[in-house]
Amino acid sequence: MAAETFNVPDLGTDDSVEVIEVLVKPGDIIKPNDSVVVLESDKAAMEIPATQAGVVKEVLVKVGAQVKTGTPLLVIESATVAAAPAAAPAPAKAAAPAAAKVEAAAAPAPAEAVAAAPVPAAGGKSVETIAVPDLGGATDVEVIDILVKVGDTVKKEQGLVTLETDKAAMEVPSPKAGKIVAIKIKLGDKVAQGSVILDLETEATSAPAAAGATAAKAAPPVVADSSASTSAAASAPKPAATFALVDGGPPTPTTGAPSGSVTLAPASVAVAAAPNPSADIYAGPAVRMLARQLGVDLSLVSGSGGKGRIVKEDVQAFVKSRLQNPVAAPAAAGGSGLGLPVIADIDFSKFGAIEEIEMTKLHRVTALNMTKNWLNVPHVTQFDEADITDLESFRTEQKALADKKGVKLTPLPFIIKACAKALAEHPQFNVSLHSSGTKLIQKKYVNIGVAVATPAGLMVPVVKNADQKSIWQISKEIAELSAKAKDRKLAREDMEGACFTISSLGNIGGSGFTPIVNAPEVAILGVSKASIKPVWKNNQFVPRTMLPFSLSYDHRAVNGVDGGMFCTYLAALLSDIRLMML
Ligand code: CAO
Repeated sequence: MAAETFNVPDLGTDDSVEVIEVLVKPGDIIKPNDSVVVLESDKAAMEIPATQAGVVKEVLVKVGAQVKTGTPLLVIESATVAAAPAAAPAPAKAAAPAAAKVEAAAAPAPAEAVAAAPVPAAGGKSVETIAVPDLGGATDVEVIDILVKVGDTVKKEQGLVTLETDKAAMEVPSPKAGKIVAIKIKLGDKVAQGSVILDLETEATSAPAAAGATAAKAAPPVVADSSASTSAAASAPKPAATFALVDGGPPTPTTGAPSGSVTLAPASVAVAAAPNPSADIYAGPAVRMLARQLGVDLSLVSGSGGKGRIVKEDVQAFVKSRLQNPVAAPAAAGGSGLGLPVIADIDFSKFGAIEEIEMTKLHRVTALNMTKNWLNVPHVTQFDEADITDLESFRTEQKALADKKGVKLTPLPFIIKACAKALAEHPQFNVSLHSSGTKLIQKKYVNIGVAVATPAGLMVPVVKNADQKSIWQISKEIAELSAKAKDRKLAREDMEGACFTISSLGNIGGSGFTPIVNAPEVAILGVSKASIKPVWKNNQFVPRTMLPFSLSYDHRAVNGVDGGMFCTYLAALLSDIRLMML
């Protein structure tokens, strides 16, 4: 037996990347292609597969370490090496044998989706067939997400679909800007280089691709020989992104991929595991595969890894907790969960014309969260009204100043500020229930989420430390966050950490509704449309501007008396905003 150092293979970049998971420990027996660590740059995450069988003697890196090509990762005692010591390569070479081929930074091919020769269309436009780019020879790669729909306008480099092998998940970006006119694949399809993804209507160019060029031919192979890659990387200009996605694995039952590597040019891949506000799931390929094998919906799993990443242990803990508490298990996407009877699909076309509309990913995640929250949280909703006559006159008086500041002053920032004050006064609303059912987590900060309707679905950006911000600051922040939400530009951090949510339908109408608690928060305020009403005051009816609101809360954390007091206090603050100063 001989000990050998296993190094980071050629990453095609000189930049450091972070170790975000260490998948082995001393004593573990590993085989070639077993993943040993997960590395992440700002653009991609990838699992590094072992290149030989052996026993892990030592792990030389920790989570959070910054590593580069050649950094020693493990000491492996290898039976193969012991049997053939003369063949043992130098450590740096050992890190990048054929099984761990990585893309040379010099690889010229754009591994974005490839476009076949455009077919002229009316109005100076042409329709191009967009196909799967070079996957380094892998076949049967699964389509796990379709990120666009017919009619969508896409920008160059915008993700079209997500493909996944057992080692890597990657978005295939559009090679051009254009409009989607047909989608030719569906979820679960197995694809390879050249498989048609969709038809894209583009502005006709004066120099279209040579007629007859096939999609597959349009992208020359990008797999670099590992031995060549080091020198190529050193001499080549750096790509926009500095990471290659690698699947050095042999055929697996899932992908059936051949023993070549799956390699995508770094500039054009975005890993599905990277934080994605719309998908809202941050997990690597192996974790996604485990979740699929176990039938776990990752949107229900909380991540304990760095930056909220879901690791294998989280999936295992989730399964364990669901087995222990089957009654708490909500529906997986579309399923019945909880053993509830399923609502059967009906053939509505028997009754008239219909159209099936694919739900956006955001819509699906929202639907699932609503189901989860509705089924898990014993809701109570209380209704009240606040007399905002004075607030409204004050707000009207401030309009000129607001215009000067470039801020649109609506009642919402005042409501946010009042809720922040009410949460401080009634801290039992600023808690989360621990899953053990034995403790509450009391928060000492006040972050308030605001539901924002967007064409893609509902998003809840968060105004952080709302208790410490002025009305102007809050106003400005709402405008910025809702604009980002509508442009789908919200980052994960913009949507994390809320203590309490406000859902305002005040600009729309209605006199009351029952909002669903956004667990793990324990309360949510629904705001309806203010109107002038006759109010009995000083022995007469007087016209007052009344704001109807409703407070839904988790009755496990908050009791009815607290709910009543919170509503009364909130109404008082909004009726006399001077109280917020006290
Ligand atoms: N009563 C009466 N008028 C109200 C009001 C209320 N409760 N709340 C807002 N308004 C008025 C505003 O004052 C503004 O009128 P003026 O320009 O004359 O002042 C107008 O309605 C439009 O306001 P707005 O919607 O632009 O701004 P906002 O601060 O009230 O809300 C935001 C911002 C981002 C929450 C909102 O744009 C939005 O997305 N609302 C949808 C909320 C939603 O989807 N809720 C989810 C429901 S649960 O599925």
